[in-house]
Amino acid sequence: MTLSVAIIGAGFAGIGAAIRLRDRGITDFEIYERDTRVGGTWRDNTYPGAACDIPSHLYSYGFAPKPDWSRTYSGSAEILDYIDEMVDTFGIGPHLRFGHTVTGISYDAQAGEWTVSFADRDPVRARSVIVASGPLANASFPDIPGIDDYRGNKIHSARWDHDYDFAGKRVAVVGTGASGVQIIPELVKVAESVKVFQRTPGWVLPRVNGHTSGAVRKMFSDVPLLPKLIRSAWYWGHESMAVGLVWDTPFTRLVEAVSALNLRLQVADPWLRRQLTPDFSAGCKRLLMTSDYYPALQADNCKLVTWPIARMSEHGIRTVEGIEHRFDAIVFATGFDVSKAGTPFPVTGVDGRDLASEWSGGAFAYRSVAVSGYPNLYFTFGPNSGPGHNSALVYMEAQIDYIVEAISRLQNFGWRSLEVRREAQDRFNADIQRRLRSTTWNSGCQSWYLTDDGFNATMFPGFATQYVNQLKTLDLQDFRITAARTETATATAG
Ligand code: N01
Repeated sequence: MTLSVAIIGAGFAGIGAAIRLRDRGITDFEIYERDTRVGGTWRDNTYPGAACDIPSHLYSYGFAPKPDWSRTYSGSAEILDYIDEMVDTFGIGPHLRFGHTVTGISYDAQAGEWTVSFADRDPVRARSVIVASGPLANASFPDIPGIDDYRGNKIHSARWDHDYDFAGKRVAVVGTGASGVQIIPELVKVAESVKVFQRTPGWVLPRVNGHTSGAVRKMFSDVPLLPKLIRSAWYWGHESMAVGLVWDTPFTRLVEAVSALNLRLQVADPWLRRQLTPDFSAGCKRLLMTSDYYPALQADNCKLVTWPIARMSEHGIRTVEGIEHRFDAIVFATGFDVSKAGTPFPVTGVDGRDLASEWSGGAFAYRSVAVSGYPNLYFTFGPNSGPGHNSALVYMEAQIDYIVEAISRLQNFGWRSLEVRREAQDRFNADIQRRLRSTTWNSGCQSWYLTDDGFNATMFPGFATQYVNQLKTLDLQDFRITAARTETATATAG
C-alpha cells in the first residue's frame, strides 16, 4: 500500500500539517515519531522555568485558536497541553505511529514514490513526504575537554532529570542563552549555590508575564474576535521589532539602549553590569526576554563566572586561571545540535543524488520548503525559515498551507511528481544570501544560526509578512510537473 503522505515528526509542525491535510480531505497519511508522545521540542524541554518568550495568543496556530491561555507567556506544560488538545480535537490520534526512528528516505522516480526506511520496522511507501523533525531536536553537550571525566550529575536543559533533587546542592549552569536564563532563576530558589558559567552575555529585555484572570479568559472564549485582535496586536508589535532586530539600524541602537537601561535598573554593581554587557549588535543572537534573570544572578547563593572554562574534572569545572569549581551537578543549557549542513537522515533523490552532500556547505531550498532533485518532498522549518523577531508558528503555518496546497494539487490532478526547478531555487537563494548580508545575524557574532564558515542557512532575512506572502501562492511556473504516466507537462496556472 502506498500512503498519500508520510510525515516525519509529531511536534508542532507535524501535527499542524496533519490537521491541514485532513481539512483538505487527505486522510491516508501517517506520522512517524521516534519518541513515545507528541510535542517535539515542548515535550523535550521541561526544565524548571521552561516557557515561551513569544506571547501565547501569537505562539499558536491561527487555525486552532486557544482563547483561554492562562498567562501572557505560557509555560511548556500548557503548550504541550495545547498540542495534545489539537490532536484530540482534530482527530489526529489514529495517524500517529510512535517509537519509529526514520533512518532514510529514497525516491523512486519511475513510480513517483518515496520509500521511508526505519530502524525498527518495515519500510513504507508514500507519494509525498513532509520532513517535520524540527531544528531543535538533538540536545548538544559542548565539546569541553574532560567532559566525560566528571563524576557528578550532568543534566542537559532539553533532557531534564526530574528525579534529581537540587535542594541543598552545589550546582553549575553552563550557558546563558534563551534556556539558561529561564533555568537559573528556578535553580537559585532551591539549590545551596549556583555558579553560572557565561561565555557571551546577551541583550536582555524585560518580560512581563501576567496571569490572565478567569473573567478575561471567559470573555475571550465568548467573543472570539477579542483574542484575534490581541493576536493581531502582538503580531504587528513583533513585526515592528524586525526593523531593529533583523537589520542593523538606528532602531537596533534603541533596542540596545532600552536593554542597557534595563540592566542599569536591575543591576547596581558596575563591575557585574560590565560583565553582563554584550559586545555585539542586538538581534545577532536571540534577544533574551526575562525579568528574573538579573535578580537571580545577584542572589546571595548565585555567582557569575566569566573566566573561560579550561576543562572538566572528576569533581567539577576548571577555569583557565587554574581554579577548580566543585559541584554536585552541572546543568548544560548549551543548546542543540542544529543541522545547518547535511540532513537529519540520508535523503536520496532523483538519480541517486544525496541531499546531505548537496547541503554539506550549508542547506538551501526553494522558499525554505522544497529542493530541486527531490520531488514531492517538503520541509517544515527548512533552510532560511527562521524568525528572529516573530512567532515561529506564524512561519510554520504558512509553510504547512503551502505544502498542503502542493500535495492537494498532486492528488487532485493525478500528477506523478512536482519538483521545483533548479533555476527558480538558485534565483531564490541568490536573493536570500544577498539580503542576509545586511542582517544583524551576519554582523559578526557566533550563533547557532551560522555554519562554522559563516553561511546562514537558518534565518529568513525579512519581515514575517514577507515570508508568509511568498508562500501564499504556489507558483507552478517554478515547478516541473510530471504527469501520472510518462509525459512531462508544464502547467501555467498559478
Ligand atoms: O541554546 P543557545 P538555548 N562553553 O545555543 C553556551 C530556542 N528557545 O537552548 O553564546 C561555555 O541559544 C553559549 O555561549 P555562546 C530558541 O530558538 C526558545 O538557550 O555561544 N558556554 C550560550 O550561552 C533559542 O535560540 C525558547 O558564547 C557554552 C548557550 O550555551 C534556541 O532554543 C526558550 C559552550 C547556548 O545557547 C536555543 O536556545 C528556550 C561552551 N563550550 C530556547 N557551548 C522560547 O521561549 C555553548 N555555550 C521560544
